[in-house]
Amino acid sequence: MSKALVGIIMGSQSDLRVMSDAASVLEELGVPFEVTIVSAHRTPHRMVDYAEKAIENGIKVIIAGAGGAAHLPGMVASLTTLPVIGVPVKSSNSIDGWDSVLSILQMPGGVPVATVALDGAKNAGILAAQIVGTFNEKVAENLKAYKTQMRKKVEDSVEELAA
Ligand code: RP5
Repeated sequence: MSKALVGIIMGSQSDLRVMSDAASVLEELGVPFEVTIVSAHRTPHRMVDYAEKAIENGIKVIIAGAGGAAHLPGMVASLTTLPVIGVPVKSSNSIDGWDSVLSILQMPGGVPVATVALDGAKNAGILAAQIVGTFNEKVAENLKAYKTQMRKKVEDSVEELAA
């Protein structure tokens, strides 16, 4: 297996039911990735270590998912120059997910986190692949095919409806 280019991290194993969508789409698009649990609140030193070593480990994009007071994406973004994509996860104790959305979205100027929709791990995976696709031709080709397939699906349904 090739070295991971995308690091998928999440605050808890309970986030995996959402974050596995990022892994699935990266697999489909042929992007090597790694998955691990890194909690901003429960394992802060592990979070610092992961973020600080990501570049030397060959990671090009980090996808970070968390729920509740979701500090993981922002804290990781503060520790690295890699692009960080944040996935707000609707955890069981959350106030309809607004806690996760706002704590990931409302970053102060200077520390961006590319925030996707609530539970939007699939788009996080596609966005990460698009970043990788800027320097990896094979991934760019796979993305093109992915988009063609999406377009065809809609066109087919339009035809089906008209028939
Ligand atoms: C956050 O708290 C995690 O990202 C998760 O979404 C939420 C609940 O975690 P667990 O109590 O299920 O481990 O840190």
